[in-house]
Amino acid sequence: MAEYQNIFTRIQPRGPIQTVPLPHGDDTRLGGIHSHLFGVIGDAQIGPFYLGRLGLASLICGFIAFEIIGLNMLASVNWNFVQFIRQLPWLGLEPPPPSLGLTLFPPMNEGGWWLLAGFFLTTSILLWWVRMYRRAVALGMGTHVAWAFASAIWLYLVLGFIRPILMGSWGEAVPFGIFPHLDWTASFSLRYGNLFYNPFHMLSIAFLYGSAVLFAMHAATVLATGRYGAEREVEQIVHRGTAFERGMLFWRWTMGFNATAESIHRWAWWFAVLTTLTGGIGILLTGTAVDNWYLWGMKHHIVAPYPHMGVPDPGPLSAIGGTGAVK
Ligand code: 07D
Ligand code: 07D
Repeated sequence: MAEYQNIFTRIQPRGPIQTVPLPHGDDTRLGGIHSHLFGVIGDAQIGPFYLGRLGLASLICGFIAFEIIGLNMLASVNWNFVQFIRQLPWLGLEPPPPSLGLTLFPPMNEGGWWLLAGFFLTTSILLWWVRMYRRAVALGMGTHVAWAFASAIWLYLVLGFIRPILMGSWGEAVPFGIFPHLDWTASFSLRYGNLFYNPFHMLSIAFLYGSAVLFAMHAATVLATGRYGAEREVEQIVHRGTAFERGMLFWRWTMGFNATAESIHRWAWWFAVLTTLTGGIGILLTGTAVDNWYLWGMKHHIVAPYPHMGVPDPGPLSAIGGTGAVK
């Protein structure tokens, strides 16, 4: 008997394009085709796609932001398209310099374009959030996806908007660009005394790693019990003697404890959401409440104090005109 499974599938059942009726007043949906290629890794049906006004507005704002960033990058290589492609990962669009503080209208080439791109990107992301929320409600679903997305948006807003405002300077925000944003991340950590000693960075890492572990365990359990129909999760929750019961037995044998078909998804949701939630708190505290996480760690006995060598630290001495000589 042929089994229908994704990724390994050679057969693809195809019926008419499936859709559900929409509430009165909703926009119409676009497209609806079958693709063999997509059917190999997931569902073969693509669309119909609900665009709607929010979706359209979000895509337009995202497109404007993308264009502003791209054209500024192109301008930075003298409109040379070949160099633009060659140097793309290194090109960036920087926020206004610290000397301009929080000014709303900096010169366009001194952060003005950055501010404009940030405005359109943020509007685009927020509109996409409302769209997700409203589509979930229209389908009679819970709004879990939207709230998980909100947690990522929280970290994004802290990095590029809330913290810079608290610090009084757009110059604190993240530049646009592939490697420029990595350089920013590394120098942010150094500037504030090593982010590793920020307990919220620790928590965020624990949830990030935890998300990967949970994802691996859950996915592996479901795949390993696929021959008993484990992917039919809803029936598995309410019926007895199912693949999920076998999976639970496996974890009780190996670890003594098991999640259930329902609770594993709550674990996964919270781990993912807490990654960016705790991360945002950690970034918010940096430079506002805590100037140097390494010294903070020393004060709270996380880091061992510098050993007494009988040698004064030359840094502060030279700063006040001292010689830094050994006493
Ligand atoms: C797989 C879902 C698909 C999403 C993808 C990303 C863009 C950007 C824009 C050319 C898992 C689409 C990318 C639309 C194109 C221009 C101007 C999600 C999946 C494929 N980062 N970061 C990346 C963003 C921050 C850090 C990659 C965004 C912070 C490190 C990609 C944001 C800090 C590393 C990217 C953001 C930080 C990366 C792959 C926003 C601290 C890497 C992302 C909006 C959190 C990795 C070269 C990925 C890399 C990487 C995008 C914020 C650190 C370009 C959109 C400021 C250390 N980041 N990032 O797969 O290879 O995500 O970089 O906040 O090593 Mg980043
Ligand atoms: C960025 C949420 C915003 C994204 C949104 C998506 C689009 C694209 C297009 C689909 C990722 C918008 C999407 C616009 C749509 C398409 C096509 C989520 C984002 C809204 N760190 N670190 C973290 C580790 C160090 C630093 C988090 C590890 C060093 C800074 C995470 C290590 C230094 C920041 C993490 C390590 C440093 C972080 C991010 C190891 C650098 C942050 C979680 C092993 C030298 C961020 C509190 C996340 C944070 C962050 C992991 C090392 C700096 C857990 C494993 C010491 C500045 N680090 N890090 O989900 O929250 O991001 O910190 O060394 O800001 Mg770190």
